[in-house]
Amino acid sequence: MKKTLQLLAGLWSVLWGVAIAETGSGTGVGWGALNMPAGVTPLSHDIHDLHMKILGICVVIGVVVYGILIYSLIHHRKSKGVEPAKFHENTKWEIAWTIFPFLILIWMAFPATQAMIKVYDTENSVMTIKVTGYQWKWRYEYLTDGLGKGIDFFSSLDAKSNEARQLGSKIDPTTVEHYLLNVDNPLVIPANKKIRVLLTAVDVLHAWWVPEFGWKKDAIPGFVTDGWINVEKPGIYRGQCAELCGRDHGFMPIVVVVKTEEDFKKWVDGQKAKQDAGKLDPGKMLTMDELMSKGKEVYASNCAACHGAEGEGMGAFPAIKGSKVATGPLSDHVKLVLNGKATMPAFKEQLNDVETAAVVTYQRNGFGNNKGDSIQPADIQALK
Ligand SMILES: [Cu+2]
Repeated sequence: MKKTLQLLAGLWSVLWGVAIAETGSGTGVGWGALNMPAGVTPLSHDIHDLHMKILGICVVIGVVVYGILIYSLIHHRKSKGVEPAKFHENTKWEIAWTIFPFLILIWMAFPATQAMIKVYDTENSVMTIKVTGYQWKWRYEYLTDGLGKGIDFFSSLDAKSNEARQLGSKIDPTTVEHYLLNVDNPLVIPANKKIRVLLTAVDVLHAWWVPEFGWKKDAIPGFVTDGWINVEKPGIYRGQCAELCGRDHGFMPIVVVVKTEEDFKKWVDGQKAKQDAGKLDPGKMLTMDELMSKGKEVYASNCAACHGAEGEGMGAFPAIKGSKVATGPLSDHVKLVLNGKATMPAFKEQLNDVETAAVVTYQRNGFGNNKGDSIQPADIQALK
């Protein structure tokens, strides 16, 4: 008896929690934590309202149906001496219980369809960003004149989370802030602007998902799909890839930083300056120092996750330090980086000629490999 009561109390608190859940933030401990987040975009509010409405209808139906059921069980039980009625077919009732649920469905279909139409309505957006899924990072390209056109960068798991996630790591993941939910370069957008997001992928299916924005969508190789966001208030919003996309699927989070229009403009200027400063002329002969320092950067954000920060290798991923490839023929090394092999992705789409030349040179001369040779961007072009 006591156990049954406890179970009922538990069920009651869950139901009650969902029903009275605050429409505010879905975070923290409290009844609100049981509900969906209300989100920070007009779409997410619509979806949340729809969810609350449908939930309300379901609760009313549940209470009525189970109420009648429980009432009947108690008041018409055999031990009370009730004789079962022996009727068959009742046309009136059958018509009623077909039409009534049908009407309820229609009633729910209206707001649901309205919300769906809104989800797909990317018209009148003022800004477009192309999001490309890679194994295992995101690429963001800004396509709109005056709003960051030309900005193009990759966003990968932050170094701290990446270090803590390794087997045998000395860092305790629970001490890492936003563990597995932080990136090196977040997507930055202005608040209160309708932004169209184009989604695609280069290798396998990925899905771009930030719960507070109310939707998630697959990023499909060879296809471009779209969605839109219009975030009301500046802040930092986090999400993840939501399509099982291979070994490191859990390690390609999404971070979106929403800034005021003014701050966004400042960020655009800074980002462009940073991008230009990092640009080396692919037509020029680069010095060994230029190649090595650029290569170190490229290695850290593209290779270190699998081959180790010091080129020491990791599990199935071979070491770069003293490896046959990094100390063997130069052209074989470049081809491996360009075309990939087994679980190693092809980098020819991800890295430009300068970056490829730099990272190959770095791998051949860093980590004590000291091979002494180097390659120029123009030679990479020829090997492609
Ligand atoms: Cu993915």
